[in-house]
Amino acid sequence: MSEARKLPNIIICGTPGTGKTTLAEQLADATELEHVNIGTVVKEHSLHFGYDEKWQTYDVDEDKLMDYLEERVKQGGCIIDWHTCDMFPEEWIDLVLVLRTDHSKLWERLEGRKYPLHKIQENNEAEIMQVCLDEAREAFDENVVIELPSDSPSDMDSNIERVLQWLEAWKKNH
Ligand code: DAT
Repeated sequence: MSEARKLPNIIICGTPGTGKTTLAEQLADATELEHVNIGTVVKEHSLHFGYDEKWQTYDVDEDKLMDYLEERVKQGGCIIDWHTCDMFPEEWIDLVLVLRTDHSKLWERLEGRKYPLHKIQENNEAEIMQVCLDEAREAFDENVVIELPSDSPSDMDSNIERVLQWLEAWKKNH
């Protein structure tokens, strides 16, 4: 599928609160790539089995989601914004960015979002255990997975710069 793509597909994953949406939006503003916020897509197109009150999240119907995304992703140029990456077929994706945040900073961000305590705790533990990073490394080739710190605005700036450079190189090579 990658031969047909004029633009690459990028996944930005990481524990909630690490800065995926902020990074995806800024990259979409700075490039011709399009931000695909999976949370929004799942909700708007009812690609779920229902809402989980305890975890305050939709229970994603992955088959429906993949069917919905296939045509869009085939064109290339998607920045997929979702906390996990292992449900996406490897051949769809050119770069997997895993955002990482210091757990005390993450805690503050999630508190700021008014998440219930059990959800803050669970996400914080997942970040400490580097669950998203391990999943990404298991699901994708190691050359495709990049771990990026996302503790501060200057991290955000350097992450944007790094992706812009990667994108230019990808375009030259394809
Ligand atoms: P996510 O999409 O991973 O859930 P977000 O982009 O909504 O995260 O960001 C969560 C909050 O943290 C939001 O208030 C912006 C802030 N934030 C994100 N990345 C940051 C960074 N690198 N430095 C400082 N604040 C950041």
